[in-house]
Amino acid sequence: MSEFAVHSIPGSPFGRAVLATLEEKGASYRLSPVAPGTFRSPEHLARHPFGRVPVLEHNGFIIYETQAILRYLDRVLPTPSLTPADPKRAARMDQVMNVNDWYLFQGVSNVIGFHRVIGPRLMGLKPDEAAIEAAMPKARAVFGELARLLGEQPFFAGQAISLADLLVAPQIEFFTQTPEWAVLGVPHANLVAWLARMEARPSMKATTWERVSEMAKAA
Ligand SMILES: N[C@@H](CCC(=O)N[C@@H](CS)C(=O)NCC(=O)O)C(=O)O
Repeated sequence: MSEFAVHSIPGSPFGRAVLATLEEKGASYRLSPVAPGTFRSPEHLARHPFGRVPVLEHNGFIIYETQAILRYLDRVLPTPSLTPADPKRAARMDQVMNVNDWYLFQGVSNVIGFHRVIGPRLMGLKPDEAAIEAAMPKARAVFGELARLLGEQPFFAGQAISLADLLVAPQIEFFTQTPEWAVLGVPHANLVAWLARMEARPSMKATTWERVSEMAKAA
């Protein structure tokens, strides 16, 4: 039996960040799929009172909120470390993780990613073009800022991959499946090259929507 259980669904960028972190650590884990429509079931609300995914279970310890999960994994599985030792680089990692949660996800990914990818693919919905258009000014600002923070470094916190890259890459990858990528991502060559670097990693290849769907079927 695996030490780590991840309650999540195929297609969740936050869930993918947890799975990719476990992959980077070479840890054994299992996906415990949360069936669509059961996020607010008493069973799932007992794990996550806000009815979201992912949730990590480790030897009876249950924790939700992706940043908390990633930092917990980095502490209990210390090698390879995914947090820079240098305080300034660690602060940059933390900053980028908060940019992900507060500015990229809220009002950008949860609008454009939802209307372009999740809604059509999982719920058969048509994209709400007005909502997407309204999200674009913030989206441009967030992508511009992420490109600025990345600069010419290979990863957000410098030379080595950190939790920030693993949190942001699954969110950004979503946008490559949308027409908005042409204006949000493509103009930032450094961001495009970073994403290619991230997508080439075994941890990202092992946690694509398709691969997580296979895990869910096998669970
Ligand atoms: N702050 C949470 C956000 C998690 C989140 O929003 N997850 C999405 C899937 S990627 C979700 O569960 N959505 C369900 C809903 O909004 O009802 C975290 O960091 O884990």
